[in-house]
Amino acid sequence: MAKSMPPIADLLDNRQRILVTGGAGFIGGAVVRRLLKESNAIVFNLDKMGYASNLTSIKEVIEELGDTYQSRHYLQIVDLTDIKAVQKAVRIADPDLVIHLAAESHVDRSISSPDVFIESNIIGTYNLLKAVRSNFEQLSQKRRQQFRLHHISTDEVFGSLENEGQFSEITPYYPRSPYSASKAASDHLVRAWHHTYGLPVVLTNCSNNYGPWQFPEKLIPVAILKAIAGDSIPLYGDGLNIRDWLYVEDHVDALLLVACQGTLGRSYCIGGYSEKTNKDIVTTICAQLDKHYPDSAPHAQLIKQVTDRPGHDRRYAIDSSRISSELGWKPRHTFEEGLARTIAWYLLHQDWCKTVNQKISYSKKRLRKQKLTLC
Ligand code: NAD
Ligand code: TDX
Repeated sequence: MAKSMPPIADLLDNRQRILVTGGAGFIGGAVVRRLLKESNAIVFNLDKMGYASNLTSIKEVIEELGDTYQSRHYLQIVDLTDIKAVQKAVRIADPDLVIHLAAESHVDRSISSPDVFIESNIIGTYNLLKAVRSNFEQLSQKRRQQFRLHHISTDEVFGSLENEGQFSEITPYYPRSPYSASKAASDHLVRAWHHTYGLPVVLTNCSNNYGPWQFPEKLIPVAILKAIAGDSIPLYGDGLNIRDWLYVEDHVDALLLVACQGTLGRSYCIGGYSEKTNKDIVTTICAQLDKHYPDSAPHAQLIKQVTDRPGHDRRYAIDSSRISSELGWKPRHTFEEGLARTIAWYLLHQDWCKTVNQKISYSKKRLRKQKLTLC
């Protein structure tokens, strides 16, 4: 039976110094905002400030809360591949809790440029584990007892499903893209540091997130922004690949529950109870935009099938029963509510999207080569 979400300050208990890696990204930003708004913890936000990073949302929260709260957010501009910088940042943060979200996260980029995924996601996690272990071993007994490192991973490590079945914590790993292989490798390193060195860790594997402030290269923001602009909305392959969608704030609930109350050494699968084909997603977005902009309706005429993503996983689906029964988590938003909020947010933040889009520098060659065909 799902319980309601406990207050975050209660969940954290005596953990006052929180190191969030990737806190300038989409999900990390949502975690940092919740920690600032709903607890008194000091947040060390370690991020390399790459193309997907943006601090606008955090600055807005700091302004909303008043100047004094600024002293609870410390940005550490550090690349996890730089071991010396990581060691220094961890020493300064001296954390009671580490929430590790930093990673290169876009599958299409991992296909065209895998190097940075291997470096950031595998070597970066390795460096973080080394630095955190060394700091952990110097903590007082009291602080060691409450210390945890929470590693955030993805359902993609499990591979691809056909029509039946769901991923769970006992599904064998079978990653099939450079991104998912690099995340799988990092999961293995985290477990190894737990079993070999006794580092207190918890892990989560989550399905597709969506919501405000997501970098506009992932399906939902791409579809919204292309439709508003009257541009073609690219739908890979037959559009029948299935993802299980979760509103980002519901993921943050799950992450904070697992970080503070999950059983050490365990992993938890997190899903949205919301399996949809990509075609459903883009047609639903278009139908919503028809209501906002009736003059440009039907937006669905913009949907174009394009060449498929190489090695495109067919279906992801998650069995969330462990996190639900052990920790009482369930999503608070239906897909319809979450999508409506997300569309409304992107309609209001088109300038932000334009600004961050200018940062995109990766080769779009593969996408440009795709021949557009009518859906
Ligand atoms: P994102 O790309 O929006 O943000 C990732 C952040 O990590 C960025 O700010 C980036 O600069 C930072 N980063 C990357 N490499 C780094 C490095 N070497 N050193 C320091 N910082 C670095 O990604 P997101 O969607 O917020 O995903 C966050 C985490 O959640 C990732 O680990 C991802 O694998 C995982 N995840 C994401 C989803 C999803 O749907 N977005 C689903 C499941 C799991
Ligand atoms: O333009 C597009 N057209 C399209 O059809 C884009 C960007 C995507 N797609 C398809 C590919 C996928 O089947 O939509 C689906 C979702 O694609 P993405 O938004 O790129 O997400 P995905 O590849 O499923 O991975 C996401 O979920 C798991 C995150 O990017 C990962 O970080 C997370 O681990």
